Amino acid sequence: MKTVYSPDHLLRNAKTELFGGELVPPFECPERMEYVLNQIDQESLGEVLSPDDFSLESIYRIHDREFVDFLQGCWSEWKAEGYKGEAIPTVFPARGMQQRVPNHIEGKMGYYAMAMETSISEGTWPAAVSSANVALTAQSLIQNGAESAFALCRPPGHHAAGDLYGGYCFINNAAVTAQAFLDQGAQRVAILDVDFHHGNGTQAIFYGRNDVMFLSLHGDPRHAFPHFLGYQDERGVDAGEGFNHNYPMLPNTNFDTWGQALQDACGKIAEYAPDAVVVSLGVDTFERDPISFFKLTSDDFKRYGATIACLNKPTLFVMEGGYAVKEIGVNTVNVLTGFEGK
Ligand code: OKP
Ligand code: ZN
Repeated sequence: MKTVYSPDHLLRNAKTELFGGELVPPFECPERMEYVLNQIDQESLGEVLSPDDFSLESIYRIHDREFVDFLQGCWSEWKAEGYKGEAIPTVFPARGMQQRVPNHIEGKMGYYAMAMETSISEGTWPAAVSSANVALTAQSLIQNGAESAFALCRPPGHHAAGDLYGGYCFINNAAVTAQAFLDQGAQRVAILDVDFHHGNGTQAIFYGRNDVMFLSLHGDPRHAFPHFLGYQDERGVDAGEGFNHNYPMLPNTNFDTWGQALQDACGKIAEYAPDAVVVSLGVDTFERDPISFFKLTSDDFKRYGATIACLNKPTLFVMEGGYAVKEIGVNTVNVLTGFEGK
């Protein structure tokens, strides 16, 4: 399987994450990519290609122009205020308040944020664009006949909605590629989100549509981030009704339970008969992930890669989370080699 990767992810080098009332070094750190690349090399997964440049038009298919403008200008507007730290929102359009975009950067941050842990700093926007280009290049490999491809994206994307950033995400890479498949002739695309966290952004983007089925296995939102989406009874609306499937699971869920949820999800995908499958591949389901609570072992990743292969569909793997940095390479590549039957 070919991988697409760009060193431009290094531009995303925020120094702070708001965690437990402290500003700590971000869990979503640049070193994550080194461990994945090393393991790709170690296991001879296949060639590693650089991304092509795509225009922002593919991003505008999913994200509002005003939101994209905000991300693009955020850091310079924040700096222009003379603030000393990285850009973090402090005020939100909460219940009962106006949902209008303010002019001041402080207000814009709160309007477009779905969470506060994700500091914005210099380089965040070009890194996010590069991550989307990595995803779109991998998508084009499949569009041109490859059976599978791996988009080694950083920053991740699945928490980003049409006009929301947060949860370490800015552009929803999986959603952008699903839309690219449709725009290039696919009738139906399934997005299978196996990251520990619910893919709230992806769900929101496709919630009213039946040309993209979204299925997510994740920590129960009563106990896990993003807390405000990902319940089982969220099944889609209007044309999208019945095309959204959530599998929230409790703390300490192991592969017996998780694997059953995956089997169920794969049954629904098979029935849907998509032209392509996009896998939001987070490996924060790992037993020693520092911010998650599932109990998958490194071997389990290999086993579930094989399950996904049984769908026998063109499959695009898009990197999302995984914060046990030293093990992220083994766990990620185990899914991909498991998929390839190695
Ligand atoms: C991004 B992705 C835990 C706080 C969690 C944000 C997590 C973002 C995960 N106490 N903060 O889905 O891996
Ligand atoms: Zn995650």
